[in-house]
Amino acid sequence: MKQYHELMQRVLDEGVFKGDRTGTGTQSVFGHQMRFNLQDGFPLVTTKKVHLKSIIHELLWFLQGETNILYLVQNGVNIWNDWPFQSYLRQNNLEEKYPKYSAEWKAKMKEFVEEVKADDDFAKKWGELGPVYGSQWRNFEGVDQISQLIEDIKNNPNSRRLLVSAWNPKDVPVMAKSGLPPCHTLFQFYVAEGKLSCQLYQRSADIFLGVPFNIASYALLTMMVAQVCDLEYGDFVHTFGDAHLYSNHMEQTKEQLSREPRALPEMKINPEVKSIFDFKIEDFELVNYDPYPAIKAVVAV
Ligand code: DHF
Ligand code: TMP
Repeated sequence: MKQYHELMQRVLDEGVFKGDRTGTGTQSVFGHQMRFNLQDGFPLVTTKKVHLKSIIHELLWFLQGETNILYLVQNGVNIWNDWPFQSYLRQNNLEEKYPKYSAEWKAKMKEFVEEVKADDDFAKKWGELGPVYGSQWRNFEGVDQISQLIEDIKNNPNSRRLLVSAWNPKDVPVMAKSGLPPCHTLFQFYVAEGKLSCQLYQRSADIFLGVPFNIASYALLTMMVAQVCDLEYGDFVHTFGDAHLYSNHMEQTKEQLSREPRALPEMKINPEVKSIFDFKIEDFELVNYDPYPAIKAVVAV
């Protein structure tokens, strides 16, 4: 994962200070590209431990067209909780009582998540992120983009129109309220010499927290699509708009850069699965992953 370290180093060396929506402050560059040959191993960052189970569940959740955190929290995945929780506080005038990231805030969030798990009506009311990825992938103004994509790759692999867009201008204002307008905005597939490649355009990238998830998620999606379309693995190309390090992630980034990347693990996928919608968590096995210890950081909400 030399490519990921190069990105972090580039932002430290060349990035300019930029304020942001969350009030945290960032160091940022505009425009960057990384490329991973998926035959060289599974691109999961090795210089800190990355929680792969969260990544797989999140991807399966997108593919099912789901947008409620209920499925995620039922499966022990907590990466999307901060946004509905913050909306809940805001709409109940509780923001002052529970200052962001305080001990009371953390305790209240635990309570919130338990309530989502225990009470269906509560989950429906407060666990919903709005028309985010799952909704756009499977039902973009009535279009199931993923089913269409698989059909197009199978029937017309030379096509230069193998795209999925999560960016729906009409829904952006709605998404801004509950969840987030999509960061991984648009992706395109490419078939040549029997191999499937994918390129993602990510408009905004939290390099320390989000990017290791985004690389692994799209690498895995590419491998799953390749399997169901009977193709070999090609490249995952990751293109960025605003790539930034938050000012409260700098120490963690330097710690991580002091670590030497290790050999990539390998991802084994159950070869029996033939439909993109049939994958289950048990169908994935990661072998030879030998990461350095995790590095904690708070997510900017
Ligand atoms: N907002 C911001 N500011 N940065 C993000 O990366 C981000 N990502 C979102 C939604 N909004 C965001 C969705 N993806 C974590 C990782 C990915 C993610 C959201 C959160 C995260 O907190 N990772 C921690 C804990 C991992 C875990 O609990 O499994 C990490 O150390 O990687
Ligand atoms: P923004 O909507 O103001 O750009 O804020 C979104 C933040 O979340 C930004 O720091 C990028 C980050 N992010 C990722 O890096 N990857 C993701 O998958 C998601 C959902 C968000």
